[in-house]
Amino acid sequence: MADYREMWKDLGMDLETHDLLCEVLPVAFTDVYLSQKNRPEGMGYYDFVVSEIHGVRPAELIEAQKNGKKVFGSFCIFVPDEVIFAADAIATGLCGGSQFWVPGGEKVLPTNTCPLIKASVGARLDRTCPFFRIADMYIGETTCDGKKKAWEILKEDVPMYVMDLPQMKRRKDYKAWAEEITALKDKVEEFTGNKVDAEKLAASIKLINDKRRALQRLSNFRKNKNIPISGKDVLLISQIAFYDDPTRFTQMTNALCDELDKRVEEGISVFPKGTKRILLAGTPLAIPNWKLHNIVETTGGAVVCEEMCTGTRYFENLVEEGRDTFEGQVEALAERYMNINCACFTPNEARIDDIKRLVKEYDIDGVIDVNLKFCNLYDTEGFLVERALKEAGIPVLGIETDYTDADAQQLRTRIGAFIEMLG
Ligand code: BJ8
Repeated sequence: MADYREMWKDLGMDLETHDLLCEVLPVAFTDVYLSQKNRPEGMGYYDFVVSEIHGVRPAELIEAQKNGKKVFGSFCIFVPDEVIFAADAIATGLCGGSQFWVPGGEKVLPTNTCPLIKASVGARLDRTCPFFRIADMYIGETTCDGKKKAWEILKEDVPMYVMDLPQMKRRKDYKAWAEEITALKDKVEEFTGNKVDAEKLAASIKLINDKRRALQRLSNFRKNKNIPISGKDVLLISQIAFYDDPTRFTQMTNALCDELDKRVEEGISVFPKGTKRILLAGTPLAIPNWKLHNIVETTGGAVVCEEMCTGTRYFENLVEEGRDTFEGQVEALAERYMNINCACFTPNEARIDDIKRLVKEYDIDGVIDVNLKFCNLYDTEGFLVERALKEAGIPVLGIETDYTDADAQQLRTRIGAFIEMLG
């Protein structure tokens, strides 16, 4: 990574502790990613983004701030980036995916909080991530209890706005979410001093739809018998989607897809024939959490689909384009977002239907139902998901894990046995 120490110092970061993170990340990335054979050339862009993860994009965000733009950080795919970009501001994802930040979160949160929340709070309070320092305002949501309470702690350190996500999917809940989107628009307008109108919102709906379309295109390649890109690589791209510039990200992902088109024509696969096709379902895998993909793909499996927020839940549905009034656009946004099937809803049977559909679409041999330790929502829903899959004759393995490597060997054994059992 180039020298960004001055920038990090200006952000008030703890440079000494941050140096430790800068030492471990390249080693992990080399082990997990650069050791792969026959990667598409287009992955060079994403490798570069990771190699400069705390440098290039943060520098761009700071430059944008100098030019008067505001940066909003969020932690959930329910927060509609479209509204933020429509106010000529920038949205960036902030979910922490490294054990490095967990002890910092545990200083203020109960130990039995999920690692995603602990890492996110730790990254802010320990001052070891530039993105958490740069964001002018955080936007939280009322998805799970852990997050709801964490916002109350974070708001003592950073301006915080919370969206109230309904927990059911009745007509009145869609309406309530539309009202929340309008309230977010008001907040963003007030904070940025910029007005959001139907023209601007239409442009940003297209901007984010284009990004989701590129991810859909990428995902479709994994339906092929010959899989032209590894699950690990696609996971990395999904993780980068949350904080890269959306226009550039879409261009680079489409360029990669052009290369994958050729690979498919030539019958190139990055996995040997007969490799078992695995779908991961469950809690999201925030960057740099590559643990499960790495285990699956070094144990005789190929991850070809993620029913996760770092996966299909993020890109599957688009916002209807072509509505010409602000009210109509908000309705379209609410419609699209409320169709995400997160375990924070009750009931959430549509998620089980999604998984069964994806099993067919991606020709899946087995499902691994993943729960981040201490996530009660996905843990409890796991019972229903796994029972339904078994009843449908779909092999399924339920696992619970965190960000440490303490269970890596045990997971390797269990996942290895599961893949072997798939025949
Ligand atoms: S839409 S999955 S990003 S809430 S894993 S923090 S739920 S205790 S991340 Fe999530 Fe939005 Fe749902 Fe997706 Fe809480 Fe569970 Fe932790 Fe979670």
